[in-house]
Amino acid sequence: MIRTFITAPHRAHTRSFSTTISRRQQILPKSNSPIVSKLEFFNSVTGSSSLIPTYRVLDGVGNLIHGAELPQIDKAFAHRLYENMQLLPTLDTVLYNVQRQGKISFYMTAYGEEATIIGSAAALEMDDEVLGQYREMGVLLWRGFTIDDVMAQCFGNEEDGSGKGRQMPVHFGSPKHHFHTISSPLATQIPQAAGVGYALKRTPDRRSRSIAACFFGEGAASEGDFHAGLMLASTIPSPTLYIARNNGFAISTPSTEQYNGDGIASRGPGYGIDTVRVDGNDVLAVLSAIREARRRCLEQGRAVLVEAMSYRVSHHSTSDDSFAYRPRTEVEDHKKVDNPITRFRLFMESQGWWNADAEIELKARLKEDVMKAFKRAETLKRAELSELFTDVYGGEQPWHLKEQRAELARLLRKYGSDYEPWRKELAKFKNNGRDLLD
Ligand SMILES: Cc1ncc(C[n+]2csc(CCOP(=O)(O)OP(=O)(O)O)c2C)c(N)n1
Ligand SMILES: [Mg+2]
Repeated sequence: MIRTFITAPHRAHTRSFSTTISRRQQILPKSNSPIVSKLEFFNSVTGSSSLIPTYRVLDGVGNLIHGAELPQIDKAFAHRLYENMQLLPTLDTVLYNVQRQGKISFYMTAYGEEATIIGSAAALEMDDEVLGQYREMGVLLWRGFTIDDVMAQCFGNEEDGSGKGRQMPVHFGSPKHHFHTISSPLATQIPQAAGVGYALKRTPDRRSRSIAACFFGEGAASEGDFHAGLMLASTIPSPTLYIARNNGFAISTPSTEQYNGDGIASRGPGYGIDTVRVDGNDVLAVLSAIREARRRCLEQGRAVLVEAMSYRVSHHSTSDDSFAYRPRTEVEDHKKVDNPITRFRLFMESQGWWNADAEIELKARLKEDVMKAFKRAETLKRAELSELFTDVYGGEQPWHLKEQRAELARLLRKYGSDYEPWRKELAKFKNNGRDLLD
């Protein structure tokens, strides 16, 4: 039997030849793989030694590349894209410095990934369920999460709607904006997204209308959860869109050391998932790719994978100094050559949709809005101290939390009003922590 397969001629799968060999010779158990007689190994999904191509619409200076098609956008939509792309670095610069001043505990910027994040956000429907990694604040902003909301979460003040100050900065979550709460352990959102996609498919008024969109970094794709997630989405089909942000680094590990294959895109076909690689510095290419990927998700009720290629201009987070492992000049070069914001601005200028005055006005306005929100957030109190013990468990509070709460109340009664460091700390909470004593 085995010899039959090995000796079967090379073109056994072609229709003309298939008539000449018996049906038994052509068909493998449980597979439609064509039979060949030549022993050939492969290590590429697009043909021997060729790399998966990258879809692009605009060149580095904002011109339409030969043969490319512009996605349908008008001037107002382009302005919205550009404003949101510019808002990200404005917020990032202020919040990065605010962390350096010790006013917030942590921050992560998205420099260099503005087109990937905003282009994706703009291609999704407002109520598609989004499961992010941590660098996708721009999706929330696109959906109307305000600058005050961003500040409230990062400062952990009383206006922090879903987290009530109990999450690290940038671990956003907002049911209203269909944005599932960020969790630090990498890649957990990838299998969860397959479940969310499946739940959407089983919900009559969301079926055929909503998708789950899951963002993750190329580093997170080294976790077992990446494979578990894609496997799940592939075998229990669901409209789940996987968006891999390949920014070249997982903290200090460059992508060249993260995988030996052709990026993340090469893994999609292994799971039978429609896949495309896109230039993540080209907001119009991202917009088109995600729009089409979303359409396929809904049409087929199946997962789709998009790999967006960019460069992490920022340090990984405020806990990182990337110049310890990459040269400053490399970063400066990428900022200039691949700058996604400049590329789109030049395109808008070429359409007569933008000019230097508009640029000055926008930058000044965004900075003023961000500074105003920052100054306001600083003055707000934290949520009630008793919130420390709420929300994690449903139903009756478990005994260990009751015990811990009683212990804290006991200590507050003993030291709260006399011991200076405690008095100062308690003053930062709404009701000065008194709600715990009642
Ligand atoms: C399970 C797990 N392992 C390690 C970490 C530490 N960690 C946090 S972010 C990160 C790098 C992730 O890189 P990537 O997915 O490429 O995302 P990027 O930061 O480049 O956006 C690592 C290793 C973690 N949070 N969780
Ligand atoms: Mg990365």
